[in-house]
Amino acid sequence: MRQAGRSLPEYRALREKHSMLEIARTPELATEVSLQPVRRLGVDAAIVFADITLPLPGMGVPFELTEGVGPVIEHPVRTEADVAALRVLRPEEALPYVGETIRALRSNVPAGVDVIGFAAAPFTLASYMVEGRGSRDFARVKAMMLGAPDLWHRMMATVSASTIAYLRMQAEAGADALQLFDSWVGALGPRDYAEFVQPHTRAVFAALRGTAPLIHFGTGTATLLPLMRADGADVVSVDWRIGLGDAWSLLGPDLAIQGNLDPAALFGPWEAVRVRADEILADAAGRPGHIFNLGHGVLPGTSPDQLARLVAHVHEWRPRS
Ligand code: 1CP
Repeated sequence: MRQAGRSLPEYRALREKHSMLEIARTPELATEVSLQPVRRLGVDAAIVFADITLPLPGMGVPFELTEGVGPVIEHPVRTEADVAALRVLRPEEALPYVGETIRALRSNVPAGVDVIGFAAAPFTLASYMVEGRGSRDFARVKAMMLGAPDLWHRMMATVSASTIAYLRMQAEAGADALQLFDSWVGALGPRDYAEFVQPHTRAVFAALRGTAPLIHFGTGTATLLPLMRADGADVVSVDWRIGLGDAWSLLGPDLAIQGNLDPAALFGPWEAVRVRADEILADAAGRPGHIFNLGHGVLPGTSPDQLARLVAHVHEWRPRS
């Protein structure tokens, strides 16, 4: 459950002493934080504590994590010269600590708990590089796609090659599954997805096939699922904007689905959370391959007790006969 850590008091206590980047870059601390949601909530997998932006400096793009904003890049990638200056990431040199954390996690998770490695999907990482920070409209990204398509594709090729190397390192370190976060891809219509993004995402999945099960996470993707179906992931993660049954009809029976409770629903009363969770579980019942999850990250301020109750409820749930 990505960013589950940030809602836990034990994470916030550690954050009083260390910055988020310090924690991510120190395997002992990162391992501890990755294990916190497993201990407190009883989830079935630990996601390595890192951030999608960690590979950026190793590609020649320094950034800072700014409180209340997220990743901020002082010199965004926008021109021919900016793209020419990008380097393909060498993960063992640039962020060996992520591999070390995964190795430490593997030997510290309780039996039956899996370790998930992750990276940004090419579009989502490129959108931070070009916009310089999170965006609502992705105007600069779209200006580059439409105005300088060659430049866009060259940038995406470097990003994809970096992502492949980074995820290979994580698989070699022992990650049981690899998740590609395309958090902002829902900003695109199907035409632009097919032309500007899909070839690169496909290249990443094709290169990683056989290393570990592959999860393609996105939000706002209801209209993109017929395309994403053929991108090469084993599991597609959907958010609450589409019903699970509808998502399955678009993706076909061969893909597993992850999702899709609205994280904001956790602010409602437990009874309402339970009803929604049961609807998701009933929709998935009898189909092979469902990972119960939220449709996006845990929101700050979410009650850990409500989360723990949800996890226990999902574990106890049985289909009605
Ligand atoms: O449970 C965990 O904490 C797992 C570790 C983790 C993961 C999987 C973090 C730590 N970040 C991520 C992925 C991530 N980072 C995504 C993809 C998943 C998603 O959509 O939620 C994205 C888009 C980011 C970028 C990012 N990093 C943001 C969003 C900014 C925006 O543009 O809206 C923010 C706020 C961060 C900082 C961050 N990373 C992680 C945490 C716990 C935090 C919170 C801040 C902190 O503790 O200082």
